[in-house]
Amino acid sequence: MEINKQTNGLVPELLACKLAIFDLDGVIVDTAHYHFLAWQQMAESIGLNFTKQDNERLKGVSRSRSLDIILEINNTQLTAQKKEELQEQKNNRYIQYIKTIQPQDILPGAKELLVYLRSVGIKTAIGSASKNAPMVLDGLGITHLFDEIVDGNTTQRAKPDPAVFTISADRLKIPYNQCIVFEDAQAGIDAALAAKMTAVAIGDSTILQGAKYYLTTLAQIKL
Ligand code: B16
Ligand code: MG
Repeated sequence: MEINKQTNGLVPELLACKLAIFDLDGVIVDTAHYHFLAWQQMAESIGLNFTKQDNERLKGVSRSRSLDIILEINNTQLTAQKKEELQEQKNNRYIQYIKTIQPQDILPGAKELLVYLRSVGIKTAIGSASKNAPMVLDGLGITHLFDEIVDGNTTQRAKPDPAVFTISADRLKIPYNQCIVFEDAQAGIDAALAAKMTAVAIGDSTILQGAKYYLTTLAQIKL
């Protein structure tokens, strides 16, 4: 298998690894737009500004931290109770969007890669900040392609804490240096590096720093 990364090199770690861990939003499926729409509706309902550019700062970030960033942008403070209410309001809207997710929404190359890795005996896992990961995976019809699903329900320790990746490695009894992580957010790359796992960035090397390899999509991986 050869990976055409932006510098056209190989990723020998991929076939040498025992566990491939995938971030969900931005790697397997593009739910960022739905997060944006739901946060924007929440912001408008209380007179706050929230732009598409602001939404970039929320990628890979937990729900509560996302709200704090929106409040920081607007120089606004709210009570803990009000923040809980707004998170629930946003999530209810977000769920309406992700209910529409179907198998064809899977990002290019993701399913083929998962099937291939499993066929050669490499374990697969999800490492996502999202508490809605199970619903998204069900909609895509790929839950069965993962040995472990670790998400925002599993741990409160948000990326860049490495827990969301180390938990699946621990459950499968695989050393961290035999794990490879596919991530589209800086917090996730930092989490992979903190665990001493190989980090593959899905995105631009001028924006995402520290990854060992860079891809535009998983479809660049030649099987
Ligand atoms: P939820 P990932 C992350 O998913 C999203 O990138 C981030 O924007 C979102 O705030 C976070 O999940 C929590 O999502 O509100 O559904 O629990 O990239 O870690 O798969
Ligand atoms: Mg992501």
